[in-house]
Amino acid sequence: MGLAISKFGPWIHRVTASPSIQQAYDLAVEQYQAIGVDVAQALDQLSAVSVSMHCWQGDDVIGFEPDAVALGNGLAVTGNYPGRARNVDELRSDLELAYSLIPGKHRLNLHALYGQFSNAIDRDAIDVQHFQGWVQWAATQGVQLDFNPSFFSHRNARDGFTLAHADRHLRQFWIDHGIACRRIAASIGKAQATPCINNFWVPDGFKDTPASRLAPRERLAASLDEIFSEQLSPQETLDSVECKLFGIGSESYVVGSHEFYLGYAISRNKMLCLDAGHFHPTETIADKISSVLMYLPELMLHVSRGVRWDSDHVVVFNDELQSIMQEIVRGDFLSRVHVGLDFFDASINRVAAWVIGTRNALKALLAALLEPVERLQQLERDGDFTARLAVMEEQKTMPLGAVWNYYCALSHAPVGAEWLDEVRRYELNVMSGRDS
Ligand code: RNT
Ligand code: ZN
Repeated sequence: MGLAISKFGPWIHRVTASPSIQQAYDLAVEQYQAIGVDVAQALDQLSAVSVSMHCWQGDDVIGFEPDAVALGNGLAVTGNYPGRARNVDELRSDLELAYSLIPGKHRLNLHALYGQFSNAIDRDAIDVQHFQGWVQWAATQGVQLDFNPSFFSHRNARDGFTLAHADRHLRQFWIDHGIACRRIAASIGKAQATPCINNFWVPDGFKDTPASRLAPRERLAASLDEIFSEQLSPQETLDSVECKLFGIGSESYVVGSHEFYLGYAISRNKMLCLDAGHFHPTETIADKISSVLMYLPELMLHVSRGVRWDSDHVVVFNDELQSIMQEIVRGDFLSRVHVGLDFFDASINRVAAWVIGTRNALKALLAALLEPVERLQQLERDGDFTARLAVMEEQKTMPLGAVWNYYCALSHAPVGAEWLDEVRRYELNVMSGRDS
């Protein structure tokens, strides 16, 4: 009975879930059935979700520019775990391992820094040819790509400003970078036949109290308008804009705040990107999803974990992650929310960081798909808040793990912490030969 999952039809015969995984799953299916939840349908929905995994966890947001400068503009990676990918081949090899340890088919989120640049070409002149290697690799892997212009770690990100810089020439350089990146994203989208989401995060901000909060915002909007003035097919690329409350070195003021970009996205018909680590520590993005989707057709998420002043710890299975996924499912927003990840940790094995964060995001999504949503919402409409709370709390000890393990086995991904053995083997055989 547990094997009746339509999407997996052709695989079913090859599934070799161990008897205990199968048994635990069958029992779980019965338990979920008793509360009106169809597990097979939940797995079908889960298998259709592609998470956009960020390339930059693999190498501490360094990329492949020949004249790369130190990471800056509010981005900081701490730790010196050995084995960092030093070039494109190593990064791809690490990514291939990570994908093989994660159930489902997922996307790759590339930053402009990660092009294959044979000579020192500046960011205002990059071209799709520098990403041809990625497009080819992605096609062989069956992976689809998203993109990001890189407005940081560059001599022209002067005084911490780029698109909102007071100097017209510096602004122009970054405008040209934005234009180049949109064309690259459109070419990628055309090649892969699904839109490549191009996410604009602009670090500009002040360490100390601004004398004008308005002027940089006017400049940022004008620069973005110039970048977006070229009409590109939404079948090929969709632009998104990412807000932030503060960063390291921009504690007092960030030009691209939430209000700035919400207004910008609505008035210019752009996608908004909500990063879980970009708000006040007591403010969560879960509560923003339904509000934003009342006014915008689609939303991008950077699922991340803020810890005090850091916005980018590896995603863990905590309440915040669960409530983000619950909001997506409860609002029936799966087709309108693009789930991307954004964290960087150099203090642990970097492939393991990807695997932990991505598996957690999927596991939390599965937990949300296994909720008796209809029932909960009916109780709420009936004003029975006692039962609503009771059912929500009982849900927390439902056998999610049994369904997750079965899904991993079905997807030919390791079950439980088995994946760690593969990372350890790789660490020994491949990563240990890299000097960072
Ligand atoms: C920074 C933003 C942004 C970056 C990446 C590298 O605070 O979250 O998304 O992390 O673009
Ligand atoms: Zn982000």
